[in-house]
Amino acid sequence: MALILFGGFEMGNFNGEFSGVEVPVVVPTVGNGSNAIIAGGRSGAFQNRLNRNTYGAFADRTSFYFPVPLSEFFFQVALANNHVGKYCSADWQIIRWTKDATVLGGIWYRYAADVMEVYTGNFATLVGSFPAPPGNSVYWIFEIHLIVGASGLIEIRRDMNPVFTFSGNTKPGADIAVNVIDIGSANASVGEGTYHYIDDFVLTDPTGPAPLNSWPGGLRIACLMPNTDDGLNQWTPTPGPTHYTAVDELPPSETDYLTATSVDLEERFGLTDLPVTAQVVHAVKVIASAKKESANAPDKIAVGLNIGGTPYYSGDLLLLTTIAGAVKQWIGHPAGGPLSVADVNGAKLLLKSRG
Ligand SMILES: [Ca+2]
Ligand SMILES: [Ca+2]
Repeated sequence: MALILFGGFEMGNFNGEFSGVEVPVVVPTVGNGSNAIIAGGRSGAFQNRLNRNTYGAFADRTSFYFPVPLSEFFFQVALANNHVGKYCSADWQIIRWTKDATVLGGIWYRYAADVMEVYTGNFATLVGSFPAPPGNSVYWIFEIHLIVGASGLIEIRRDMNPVFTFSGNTKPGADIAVNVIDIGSANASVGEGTYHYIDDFVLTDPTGPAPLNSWPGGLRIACLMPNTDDGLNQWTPTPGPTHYTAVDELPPSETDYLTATSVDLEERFGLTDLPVTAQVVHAVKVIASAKKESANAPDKIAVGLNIGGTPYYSGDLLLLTTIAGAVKQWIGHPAGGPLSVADVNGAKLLLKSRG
């Protein structure tokens, strides 16, 4: 699978990027409603902000669900805590990896020593520690390479530098794979009002071609939005006459929208460019916030990109009767080989009604 999933909260809500019928990952709101997507972040326009109002480890959390359990994987997430000075203001369980509800390991911040302790089991067996990152809302890149097994491996990098290695038993029970990583809130007292910020998550496994079969390495997620009608605009805009302005807001809004009344109607839009700091592109994901009105065609959608004058469409994607993300991910160029910054900056967004 190589690159399995990535996201940067760039839809501005917990839908879209995470909510489609065929989208394998969800990042649900967990806890007491203090888990929100807000402006700002390490990259893009939005980040996840996790506040702790409920006392107890992982009572408030953001959960990254894998599409399939993995016995070996690499996971990246950017984290920041706005506590002044140390990373947070008390001992706190920050990260854990689980198979369903069974905790296979985790990281416990220890305030007095200002270290991150690494455990196997449900914080049962201490296997080592590494220096804690700073607080003060400074983003750091947490990466973990995990192999679950009696002869397993836990490798951790901070900002792409190795900071921790444990070779040994990472299989505390019967489970031989992980399918959830939880990021917990990281505050000291109930209702303290400090925050954990989360952005730019990437999950890979060791299959497939380099570089996406290894450490994500600090990848950033950018969101490009429709900014022109591109001469192939066959759906019906509400209101009209411009089409792209109905689908260019974040979070997506149904106040304005496009409707297709028969199959194989196409829309083509120009897109905003990547940030000028983008040097390489590893993958693209096309997301349409869409729904069907009934079982009558068109009740499916294809999404795609036109690159260099050639259209590349997904297969037919299933829709719900409520708005959800119709998502197609390509690793590299849809035709094979690398995808360049110029390819993406010249790409057009495609939609096609299907049935
Ligand atoms: Ca972001
Ligand atoms: Ca809209």
